[in-house]
Amino acid sequence: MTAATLEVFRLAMPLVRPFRTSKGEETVRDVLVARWTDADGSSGWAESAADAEPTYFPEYIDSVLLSIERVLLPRLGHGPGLTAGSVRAAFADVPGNPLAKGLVETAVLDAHLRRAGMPLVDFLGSARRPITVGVSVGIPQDLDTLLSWVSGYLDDGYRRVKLKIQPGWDLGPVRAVREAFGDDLPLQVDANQAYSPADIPLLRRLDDFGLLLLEQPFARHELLAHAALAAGHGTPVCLDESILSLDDAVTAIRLGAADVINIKPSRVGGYLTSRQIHDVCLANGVPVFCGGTLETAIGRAANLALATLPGFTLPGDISATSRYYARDIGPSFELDDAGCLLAPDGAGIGIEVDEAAVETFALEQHTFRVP
Ligand code: NPG
Repeated sequence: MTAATLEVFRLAMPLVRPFRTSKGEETVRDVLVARWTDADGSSGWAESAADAEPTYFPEYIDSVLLSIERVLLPRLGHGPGLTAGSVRAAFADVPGNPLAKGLVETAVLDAHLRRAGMPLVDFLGSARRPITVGVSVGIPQDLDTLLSWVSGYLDDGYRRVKLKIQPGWDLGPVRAVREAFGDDLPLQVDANQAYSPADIPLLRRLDDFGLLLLEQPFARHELLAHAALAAGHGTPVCLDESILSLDDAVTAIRLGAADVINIKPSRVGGYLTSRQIHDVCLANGVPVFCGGTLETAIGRAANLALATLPGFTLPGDISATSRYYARDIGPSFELDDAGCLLAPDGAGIGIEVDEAAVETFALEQHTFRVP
């Protein structure tokens, strides 16, 4: 019998427009995608949100590759029929490392579901429905540029706008967007941890603008500061970078640190954990939305499936393909007239990956035999 393999491709995907947050600017998205090929020949794809450097997540591309090769794959038994659940169980004695674990688990999940002919939406116990999505607007040079970008995205059909903020770029841009586009525009802001607890009085001034939520103002370990801000019952406080596991979500909810949670499947270790976090949030009345990290078609398709679950009541960061890429590694997803995207209906994540495009964008390719 041949061994299963995991091929991991490091891609450099040019962005149609630079994306700047309080963490820095990207003009090309470095992204890891992986293809699992089972011993019986069935295969599945997954994408990781790991960046080139550990500035956003503690893990990063090189560390994910090393964890996969040295720590995770040796824990998997060989032979056909691995499932996402058995992969998760095999990794259970390794703390942390959600990005590395999630990449392997999701590729195995896709292979398993394709073999079984089951769409990811069905596996999650959900039903296909149009997903209202939003656009995340990076930090531009000036207010005029911001207003022209937002205007363009509204013309493109987006029904919810998220502005990236940082100290010195917060009240001004929010006020300008409200004045230009009105109070009815669903608007939220994301600080990517750029503020300190001493900024709570400043952040409270955002309450005047009727925002849907304020995402991750403080460092990821500052759960108490997020709880203190949330206790003011002004703009709902959303956690993103603080949530790397189900335990993190439970703790944040118990502390009152999260009025809303952004679920990024890659960040929490895959779709099984995402589903659990969703369930805990739903049971506790905490709305969730599906976060994004400029996904290719692989991550986008899977995230759209996840976002069909009933607790995803807020628009997701799952933009149309054209918002980020002129050429993708799979089918394009474009907004319908209601500003929605639809999960594919095929088995697994439901898309055919364009292997020629993967080759075109690949900077590195690693093939690991399992075990
Ligand atoms: O539309 O995919 C998208 C981007 C949404 O703003 C977005 N993502 O901080 O949540 C974030 C940010 C991000 C991008 C985070 C890349 C990490 C990497």
